[in-house]
Amino acid sequence: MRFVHFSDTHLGASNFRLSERRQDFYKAFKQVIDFCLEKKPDFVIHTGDLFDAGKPDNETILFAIDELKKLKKAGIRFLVIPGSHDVSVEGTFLSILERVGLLTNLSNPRYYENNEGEVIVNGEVIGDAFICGVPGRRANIKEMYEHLRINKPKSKFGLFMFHHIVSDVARTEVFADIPKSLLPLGMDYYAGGHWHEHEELRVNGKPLIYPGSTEHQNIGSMEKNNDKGFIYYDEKPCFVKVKTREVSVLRINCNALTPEEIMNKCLNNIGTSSNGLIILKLCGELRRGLKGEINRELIRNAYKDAGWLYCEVRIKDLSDPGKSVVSHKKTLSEVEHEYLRKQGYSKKEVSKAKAFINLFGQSLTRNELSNAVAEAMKLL
Ligand SMILES: [Mn+2]
Repeated sequence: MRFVHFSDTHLGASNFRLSERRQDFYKAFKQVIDFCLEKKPDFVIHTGDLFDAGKPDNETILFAIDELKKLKKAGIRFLVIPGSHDVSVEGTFLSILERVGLLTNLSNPRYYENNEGEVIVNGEVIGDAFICGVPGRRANIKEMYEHLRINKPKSKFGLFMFHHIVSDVARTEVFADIPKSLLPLGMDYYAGGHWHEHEELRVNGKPLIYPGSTEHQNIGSMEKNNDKGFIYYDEKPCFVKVKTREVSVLRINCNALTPEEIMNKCLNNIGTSSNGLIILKLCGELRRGLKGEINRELIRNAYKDAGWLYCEVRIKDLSDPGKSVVSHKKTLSEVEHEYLRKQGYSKKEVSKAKAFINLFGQSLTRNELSNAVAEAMKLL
């Protein structure tokens, strides 16, 4: 029995608001599909976050349809569970793809039965394999796992698909959704999604594998710069790398320098690239001046001129004279600001967005609302 397991493809996602980065997510997905068309596995599974948004845009939908049609034409079944990103208030877009016959959503209610407090999980049998799963929902996860009973035919090789982080993977309780011990026993392959790094663990001697995302979804992932890819199971699991855009991370020691000297140092390190991404991590304590005086726009543009697709200048490890970096608990407003800036929005756009965010949850009269909106619009 042979199958391909991939996950967290986040189609429709981008970084730094670059259309090239959007294409990168498509390209990674396409590499997995091309591999499947070449190897013709018995089936393909995807453990969630196929799309980046619950309601993907038309371009993304068309891309997904074109690629999934290729699998269908080759007679290769595609089985999925929705991840946290695949769901909107209207449900999951995966049900539309399922309705037109391009995939099987194993979290469709037809696979579950309630039996006196237990949830019986049914699945699909393909050749020697039995495949089932649970969706990557957020609420009452532990409770859900505690009540699962898998209806697996004894002689079959059991695959269990899920989109949660087990305790062992995070090495800290902060990210973990469930203890590993809560996973249903008796399966032969535990297919995990949601964790974006490739990670291989064991449950009762059986593999529990997170293939990780197929592209770097954020700067944190780019900084780690680990291999991206998927699992090809042929008697045993094997990680297959996906070719992603070149990412370079350059740590620049700016200790005892001035903003001008720092800029020069950044510009002296440019090198050349053919459309790679580069992250400059500036660190140290300035001799004089303020880190805010570093013209990051100028550095970004110079790198662009040297052939880099995008240069991100990180100054969070850089401190103003006499103020070595002290970690402090960030305010909600700071977290929002940092998040939106990371998405590539300009300072003005972020101020505008924050003005709107502040309106959430307030009950306003029609007049108050239009005044507040007019105020927020002025910020642009
Ligand atoms: Mn994900």
